[in-house]
Parts: sequence; structure tokens; C-alpha cells
Amino acid sequence: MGLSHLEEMPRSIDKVSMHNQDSSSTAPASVEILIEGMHCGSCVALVEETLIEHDGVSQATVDLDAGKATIGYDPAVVEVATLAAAIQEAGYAATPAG
Ligand SMILES: [Cu+2]
Repeated sequence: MGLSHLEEMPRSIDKVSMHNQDSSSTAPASVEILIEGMHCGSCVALVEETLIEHDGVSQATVDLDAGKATIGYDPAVVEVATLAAAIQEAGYAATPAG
């Protein structure tokens, strides 16, 4: 009697997660943006801060040697072009990779 209720719960949770991609909640995406003009740790910190504080960005890692930022973001909230523009406003050339 009580057992059948317990068995139903995990199944309904599975259904919810399977349909997540179709619904309004978008899965987080990752993008790389090539950055020119960074020359020290302050530049890296500035770009990271610019990205992380931006709406829709959950994660940002900037590699000074490679000259690129790896960004975790929500495509439903912000576009890559907007993130590149934010980097440019901070004073660096930014080109989305791919
Ligand atoms: Cu610098």
C-alpha cells in the first residue's frame, strides 16, 4: 500500500529532468572568448570580475598566456556577443571562439 507511493516518486522526478531541455529553464552553456590586450594579473582579474558580475554568468576563468576566457553562462539570460562587448568595454579586444 505505502510501497506503491514510494516507487512512484523517483519515476516522476526522472520525467521532470528529462523534459528540462524543452522547458523554459535552459541548461548552462560554456563558451570561450579570445581576448587581446591583457598583459598582467590585474588585467586577468578585471576581465574575470567583469564577466562574473554580468547577468547570466555563473563562472569565468581567464587564461593570460592563452589569451582567452572560459565562461559558464545561461544562454536564456545573456548572449555571447553581449559578454564579448562587456570585455571590450573593459578595454580589451574580444572575439568569441567558434
Ligand atoms: Cu595588466
